[in-house]
Amino acid sequence: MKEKILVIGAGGQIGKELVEELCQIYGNENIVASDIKAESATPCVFEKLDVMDAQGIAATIKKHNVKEVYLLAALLSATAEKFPEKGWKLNMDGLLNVLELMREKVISKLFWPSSIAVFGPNTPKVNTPQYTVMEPSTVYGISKQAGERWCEYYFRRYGADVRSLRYPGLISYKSPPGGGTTDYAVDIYYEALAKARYECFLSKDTVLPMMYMPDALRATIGIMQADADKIKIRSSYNLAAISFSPEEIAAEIKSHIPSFEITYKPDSRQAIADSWPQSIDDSEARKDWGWKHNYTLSTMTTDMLKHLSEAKK
Ligand code: AKB
Repeated sequence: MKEKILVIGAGGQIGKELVEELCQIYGNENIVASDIKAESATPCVFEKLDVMDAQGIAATIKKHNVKEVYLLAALLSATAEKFPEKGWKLNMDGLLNVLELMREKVISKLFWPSSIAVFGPNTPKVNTPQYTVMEPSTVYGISKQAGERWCEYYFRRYGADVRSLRYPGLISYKSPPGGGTTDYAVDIYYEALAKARYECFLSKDTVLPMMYMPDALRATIGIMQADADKIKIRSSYNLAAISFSPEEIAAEIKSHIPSFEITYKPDSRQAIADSWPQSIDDSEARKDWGWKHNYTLSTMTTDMLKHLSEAKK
């Protein structure tokens, strides 16, 4: 049986599009999609799987002769603040379950996403370096930082080929995000088209690092396809594309929909956003394995509005 690739968390914002992309590249028959939720339409085989269920993961991996895993199941920042214990357990145990399979050499390569949430209020906010103060103040950030340490530990101690990126906020039109602080930058497009107005849960000048999904998919598959000796950082790479505030994205949308209006009503997510960087220095990723982003705020907005308007027809 051919060696397969398993995506855990295939029903989420990244998972859904990543499965499609991997199927295009490697063929539907070589990909296994899995999620805790019942099957959504996937071009490849689907297995219902809970990332907390170590035995279930091992059985699925054995059944399909999986050698490569993308572990995307996680509780994001805002949801994890509501359920801190669950956030910690899911984000940590899920990772350790898969890392153990790497130690046992059942699988040979793992992608695990970290986040800009590993940084905290004492981190330099502009052009945040790869190596700097990291004192995350959210349970999500704490779990991602601990996860990074575990990834590096398994690499050094057991030679586990783990690859990771610190994702910024991700913007996409195929599958909505859920429970994140950067989700406003997706919601705003839907509301702009539906109602020409949006009430933002962050203040107008809250600048955060963001990225359009096609770039995020290229980065994710790019780091997995890179030769192992090019991957010098085994905790997680800083990754960047664009940075903007709600006011700036609103102005960009207004250039397409002149009647669009934005209002601001910051909620508990403001404190999370305030603890994160505004922009990221990702020169290590660019140097080591050739990372380069394509989309700007302007080209992303044109593309988002085009696809969302087409979907409405
Ligand atoms: C979130 O807002 O929680 C995520 C992230 C930046 O990791 N999008």
